[in-house]
Amino acid sequence: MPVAKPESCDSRVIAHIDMDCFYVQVEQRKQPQLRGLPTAVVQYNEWKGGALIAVSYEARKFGVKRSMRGEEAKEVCPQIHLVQVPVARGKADLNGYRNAGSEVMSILARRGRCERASIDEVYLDLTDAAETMLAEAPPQHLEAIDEEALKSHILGLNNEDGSDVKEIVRNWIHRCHADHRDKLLACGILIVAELRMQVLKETEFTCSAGIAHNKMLAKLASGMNKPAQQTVVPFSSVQGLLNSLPIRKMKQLGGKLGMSLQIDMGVNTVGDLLQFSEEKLQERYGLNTGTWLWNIARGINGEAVEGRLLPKSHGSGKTFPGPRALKTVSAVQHWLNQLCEELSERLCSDLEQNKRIAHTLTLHARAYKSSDSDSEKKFPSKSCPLRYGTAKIQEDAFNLFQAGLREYIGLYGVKSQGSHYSRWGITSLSVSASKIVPIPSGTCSIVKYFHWQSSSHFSSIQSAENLRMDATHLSPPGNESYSEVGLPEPKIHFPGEDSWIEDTTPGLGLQEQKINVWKDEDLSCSPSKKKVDGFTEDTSPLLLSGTQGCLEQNQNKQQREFSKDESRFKSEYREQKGTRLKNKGTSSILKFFKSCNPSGTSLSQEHDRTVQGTDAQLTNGAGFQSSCHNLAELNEVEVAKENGTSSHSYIRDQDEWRREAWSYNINEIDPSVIDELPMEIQDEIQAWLRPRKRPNNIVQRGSTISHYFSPTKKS
Ligand code: TTP
Repeated sequence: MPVAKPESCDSRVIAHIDMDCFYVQVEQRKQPQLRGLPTAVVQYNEWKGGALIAVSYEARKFGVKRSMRGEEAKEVCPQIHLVQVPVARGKADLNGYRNAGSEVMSILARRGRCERASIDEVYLDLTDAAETMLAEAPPQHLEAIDEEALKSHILGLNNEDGSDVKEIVRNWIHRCHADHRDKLLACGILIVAELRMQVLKETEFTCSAGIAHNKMLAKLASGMNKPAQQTVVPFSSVQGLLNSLPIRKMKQLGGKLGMSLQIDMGVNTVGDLLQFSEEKLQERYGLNTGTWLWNIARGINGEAVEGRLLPKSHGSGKTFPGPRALKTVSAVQHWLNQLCEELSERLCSDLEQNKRIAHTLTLHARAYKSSDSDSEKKFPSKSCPLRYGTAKIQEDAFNLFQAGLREYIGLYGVKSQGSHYSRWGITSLSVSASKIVPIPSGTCSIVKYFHWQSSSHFSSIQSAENLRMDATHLSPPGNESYSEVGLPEPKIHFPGEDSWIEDTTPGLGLQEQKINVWKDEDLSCSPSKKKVDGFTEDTSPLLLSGTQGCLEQNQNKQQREFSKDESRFKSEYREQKGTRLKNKGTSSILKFFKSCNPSGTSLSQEHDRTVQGTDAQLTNGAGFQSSCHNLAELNEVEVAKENGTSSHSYIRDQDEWRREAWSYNINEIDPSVIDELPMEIQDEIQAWLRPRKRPNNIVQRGSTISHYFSPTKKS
């Protein structure tokens, strides 16, 4: 739904940069011999030469269009070069294109706030740069103006036949009596021309740009003169542009809203909207949309350029059209595994490179049912908290799929007639990771959470809490209602090619009971169409433990040592599992501290004494807080003793340990986080919890490590 935002000031300078035939340019850079030749990039599916997804401007001159398949393109342009999109895991691999887009963005970001809008589109807020230029080197005083700037298209400029267009542009830029807004735009022309030249020089890619006072106008303008050109919308030309602009060309009016405006209101161009009052539009389309429509008719758009260089979500999808539709659960699982593997890789590199973590995993699918009158029913999108690690993502995605399938097929109406079961087919599948937020420093894993936190205990909790709040704020607009999978879920069986379900409440696996599914219909990670890298876009710090693997690859030795400690500890735990039962309750948590101890020293003797002394307290939630502090302090004593450290360093160590001392109330522990903890801690906590009844394992919203380690709220 469009959001009406009042324009704070109309003297902003916003540019929209759009790469020209982007995938083609990326392929031509790889194969320079293709430069200047009619070229197209085709999908990897070779049927009829593959579908064209990007067409060079040379090929467009021959009438080659994106809607064609390779064979058809050859008919209209026999000399066309068809380059297949790179393939990985049986699907298009867009990484090369994404990285190329990032190269461009890093150049553009040098001059202003930069928002990556898609794989090849960027918004830039150049207001500050333009104001600075105006103050320090105003365009009207420039003797030489760059050729590229002189080639700009300025909307509404009287461009009589025979006149020297460049001269007209030069005069416009040089005008001393122009108002402030136009002077700023003149600076924008120079800055964008320079940036585009820089992009060409550093990346070999050309791009086109729109320069205006807001995002909407800049976006409209960038596509007006392609390739490798820029178009400016002076304030005085806004109404002229909008008056003749077909309503469906406007972003967000290509769908049902645009259709309704045309059919119900007789609106064909954006200018036609001017005849309606704001109240009338609000009456018909609601307050927000009504105001938005009233604004766009006047070229008003207050949307800010968000400083975002990184995508809001990661998605991996694939379509299975016609006979390639997936008809068995094992086929779906196979492809889901591929998609999840790719998604996991991207999440890992995002974590490594950008220190960002995603919170929500969403599964989208398109499906059909062959024996159902309800064939219009959409396959429901399903989401759950995202756990890091390929296997976990695969497992969760598959569970989401099964939950979606149950809903799609209908819980009990599966047996359609006699022994025949509903048949279904999946025509597209995608998984996406969204609600991506920066990780608070020092919380890459539970271990690090304890070990590296240099700031105080409280402030770290604070930051984790902030993270959680941020994640909530980052929720996509619209509903994100939790719809837990009810416990009496039927289990799905898939004998042979048929898929059918039966009601088998008692046999339901734990995992199925645990999964918390909520609808997230607004997330669009369409696997099929435009800008496959859906820059549209969750995480519990709880899930951070699974990120360890990602970080290990590139982080420093200390980290690797640390994770070794963690895994060594896990295997020790497994070896000791039988004998450890008699010590259940506390020893493992002490070992855990031991393994976190950078010096690697043993804490065992003092621990044992401590364990005996505090066992009663530890099994009692209310007493846990104080005993933890004691334990931490006792640990310090042992560390100092065994290390033979000087009193000075001992005091420092002690200080550090004290800062890391943590406290929580057992009532605060969300059972769902336990599975994410190191094994030994899990066992221990289970022991504390045993007298309490675990509330059916359903993951609750907001279950996070931060929640788990939240300061005790109740006394
Ligand atoms: P666009 O910016 O829409 O198109 P383009 O860059 O190829 O050409 P133009 O100069 O007209 O802007 O898309 C950017 C890239 O996204 C495009 O090169 C290929 C990819 N893409 C798809 O994979 N499928 C699609 O349906 C579309 C529209 C684009």
